[in-house]
Amino acid sequence: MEYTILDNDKVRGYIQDTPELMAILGEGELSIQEVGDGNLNYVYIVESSKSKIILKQAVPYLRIAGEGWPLSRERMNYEIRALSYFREIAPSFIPTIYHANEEMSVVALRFLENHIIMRRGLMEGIRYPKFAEQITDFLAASLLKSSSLYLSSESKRALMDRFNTNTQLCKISEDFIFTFPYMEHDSNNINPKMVSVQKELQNDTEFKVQMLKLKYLFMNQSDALLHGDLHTGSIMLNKDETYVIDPEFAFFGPFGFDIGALIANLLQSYVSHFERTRDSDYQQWLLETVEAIFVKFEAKFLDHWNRTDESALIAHGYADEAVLASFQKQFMEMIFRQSVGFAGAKMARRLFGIAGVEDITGIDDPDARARVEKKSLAIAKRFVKEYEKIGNVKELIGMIKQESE
Ligand code: SR1
Ligand code: MG
Repeated sequence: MEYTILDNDKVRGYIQDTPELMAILGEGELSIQEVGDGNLNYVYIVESSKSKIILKQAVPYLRIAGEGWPLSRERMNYEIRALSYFREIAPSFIPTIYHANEEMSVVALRFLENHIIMRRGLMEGIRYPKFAEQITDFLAASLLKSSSLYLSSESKRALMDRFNTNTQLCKISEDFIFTFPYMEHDSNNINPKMVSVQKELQNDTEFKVQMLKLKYLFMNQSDALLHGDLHTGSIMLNKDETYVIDPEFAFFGPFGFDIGALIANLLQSYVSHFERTRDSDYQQWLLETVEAIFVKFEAKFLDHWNRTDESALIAHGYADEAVLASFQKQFMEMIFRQSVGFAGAKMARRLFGIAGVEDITGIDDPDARARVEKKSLAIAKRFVKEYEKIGNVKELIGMIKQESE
């Protein structure tokens, strides 16, 4: 099938020509609505009297920037691969894939009827009591089981081969997370009240050196298959269930990158509530969630690791208890610290770069928004500058409170 960009009418025709989707939706009228609010793709809800599905298409440009910014639609191939892989490893966290078509850059997924995008829930001040437990189940399993701590050398390299060429989306992250927001760049989008703050940051040598270290890790430390863009817009949930969506940025990168993205987004919500709701109990819940994610992730990651008899890294018979315990302690510290560094980078980029987060950009009063942005930046700067020496999660929570209250 030759690639064409879909619209509502063409989605109808596409579905009529796709037996596995017709089997789900049945004959009869279809209602079709484009609902994509992300930066890259088009997302349709297709509903019949029998069922409802999500149909997502990548177009050959960056949606947020328009047709003048070409972007390979091959990104959908990586999304399909990542969804399929994550569903094998952690099936309860990935929606059912009904149909995938690389030629058309289309994937069709289960419509999550009773779930909302996490960012929206957090903006409304909703608590998700099972979230920390569930997301750490996903993170620990997907990170450990795609790494050299679990796979054989051959399998790890074979898996890497399937994602190594997600070049354009890795480059987007390199540019828009680690580079453009801290220099003069046309793509930047800065609250006028924050222009002088961004100029100051451009001259903060320590911050910029640390950002280069994080960018280097991002580009070169191929620990595990990452989601690659695990912000709260890539999570759909309710009080009982959590789903991870949109892994088109999937690549082999540092263990701490997805964790850092998630922590950054929870903290962006935390700072936004100084103006949004001023609900300090809710903010406390967000901080407890951050703490729980670190604690639970470490326990679950180690548990998977300890149940692995042999891996590319540790040959059977090589490590006695003392060797393993000492190595694991250092290793988990490394993951924690790098997660903190990446969380700082992800918080800072949203303040000045092309794509903000609605938790903050949705605050209409530019002064109130700037107050939130300054708190976010204060936390981000500490994270970026001190990530290599931060001791533990209690220290981290103390740092967040010190910089924000
Ligand atoms: C230029 S695209 C900006 C951002 O949107 C995606 O969600 C990623 O976070 C990317 O960095
Ligand atoms: Mg996305």
